[in-house]
Amino acid sequence: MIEPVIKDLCEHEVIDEAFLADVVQGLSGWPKTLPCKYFYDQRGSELFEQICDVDEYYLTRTEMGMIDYVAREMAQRLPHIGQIVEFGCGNCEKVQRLLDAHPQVDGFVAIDVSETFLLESVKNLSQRYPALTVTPVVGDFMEAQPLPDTAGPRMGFFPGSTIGNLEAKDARRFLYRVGRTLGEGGYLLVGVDTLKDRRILLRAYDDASGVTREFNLNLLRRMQQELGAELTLEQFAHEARFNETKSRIEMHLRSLCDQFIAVGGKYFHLSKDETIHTENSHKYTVERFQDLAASAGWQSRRVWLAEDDMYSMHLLQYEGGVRMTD
Ligand code: SAH
Ligand code: AVI
Repeated sequence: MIEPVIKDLCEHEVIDEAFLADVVQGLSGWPKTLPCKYFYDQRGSELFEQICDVDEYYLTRTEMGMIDYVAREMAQRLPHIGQIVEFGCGNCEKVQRLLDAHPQVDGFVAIDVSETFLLESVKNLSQRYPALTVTPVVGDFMEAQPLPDTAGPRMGFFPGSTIGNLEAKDARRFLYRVGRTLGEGGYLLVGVDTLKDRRILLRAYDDASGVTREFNLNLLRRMQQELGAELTLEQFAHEARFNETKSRIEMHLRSLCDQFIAVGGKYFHLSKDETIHTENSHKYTVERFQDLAASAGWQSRRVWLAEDDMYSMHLLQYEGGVRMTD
């Protein structure tokens, strides 16, 4: 006998209606999905920081290892940048390397969905760069966000291979929007993880210490805490898969038994071994990423590759000439 969930929902004072609607929509479809942006509450952001430190997760370490070089070269090429806009800034560590190499930058716009973590990160950043105007924007980078005025040109910054979390059509839409916001001639520096041996990729998303597992399960925990969802965390397993056709790592939550999730006054049945698809991390060759960028109006100006082609950073410039409906 399953208890109705109405009782639980009433105990939660404020429900994030958008979160609830996305959860209900994702669990109503087949296969079941949940949007990966909901990994990131305070705990999710902290877990992501821990992932960045595990041996198997080479992405952050590799990008940090190349960013000073990239920042110096960019400072020579683009000495007039006035404002940097970062999409999904997390702990704001990487932008500090850019700011150190570009002392003329007087504004930083930090966009992220993880509110408390974002506000703490920008507080620390402002203390370190007192002359910098730092504007936190709590919101979804897939939606148009208002940007403060600036005297110098803007540069977009999208590190961490977060672009890999978007399906190709969404990545294209994102790039197009950013291009329209920054305008013709605007620059965007993007970190993109490369396609490589699937064993290295799978390990990076299923680390031995189990931090990535916790990160994946955090989505269900948030549903319990914020939406009053009734589910048993122990009845789900973390699973990382490599999808060869789509050139991406997928994270799933596999149901360990026949069960229901109750949320929003509805019941969602999961068979044993059915999965909820929670995240994609697309891996790009340099050429494939350049083609994607070009399809949204961006031209490649420079590509940096880490040792053994483990990771790439792309400097793009917006040329426009592409029309998409918003
Ligand atoms: N840029 C940082 C953090 C990358 S982790 C780095 O490279 O280390 C991805 C970040 O994007 C997280 O901080 C997460 O909260 C944020 N994020 C994920 N999806 C988002 C979305 N749709 N809109 C805004 N922020 C998002
Ligand atoms: C933020 N993003 C690029 C990370 C990634 O690699 O896809 C999120 C992550 N998921 C599992 N581990 C890290």
